[in-house]
Amino acid sequence: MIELSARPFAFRFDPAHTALVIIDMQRDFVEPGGFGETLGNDVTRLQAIVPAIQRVLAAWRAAKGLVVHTRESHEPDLADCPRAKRERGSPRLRIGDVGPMGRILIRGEPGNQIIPELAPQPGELVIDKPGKGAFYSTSLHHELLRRGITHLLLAGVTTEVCVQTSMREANDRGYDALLLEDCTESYFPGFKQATIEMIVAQGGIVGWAAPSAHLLRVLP
Ligand code: C5J
Repeated sequence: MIELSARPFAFRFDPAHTALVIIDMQRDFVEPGGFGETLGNDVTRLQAIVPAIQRVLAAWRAAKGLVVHTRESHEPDLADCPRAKRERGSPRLRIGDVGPMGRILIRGEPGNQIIPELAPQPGELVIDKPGKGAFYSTSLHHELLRRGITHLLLAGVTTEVCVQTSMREANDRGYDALLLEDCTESYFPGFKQATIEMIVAQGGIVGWAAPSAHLLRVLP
């Protein structure tokens, strides 16, 4: 067992039963011309966390831990995209429309790939998810259960949308989950901070949070 200094109290985990889950670090959210930007966001904020995630990913791979990457994505015929999601608001381009990186948020399109700096390696899990949460309508719970995973380390974007939703879903399914604070970002700085506080409040009602330096310090 490894003990990591975290809020609201120490996070104890066995790397053999822990997965690093990197949420939606795909071009559609991080690069100009993707889904994030069509919604009116400044995507440069999200690019700033890439080096921190790279450091954690390298250390976690060296420790032989399980890595999971998720991609928010839809089938080309949009059969898994609810009308309410596609028609919400007035973005410049909607899900399925053609943008500079191909069709927005569609599986297989260039914009839907994980950014090259964090590209999945053979043996790592890549989960395509049609919703905000990584467990909704995916095989993630099954894949984690069959590998004996009980603890999760979370990173990725955006903190208050897909990361928080995934962490709450994980909590309801019985996982102990920790959010790596400098490995997650929001288009709205206040939302990131508020999310972290919500997670650790009330004795860790959703889970734990810690800077990635605390993890790097204790990894074998
Ligand atoms: C959003 C996500 N923001 N990955 N997706 O729609 O957070």
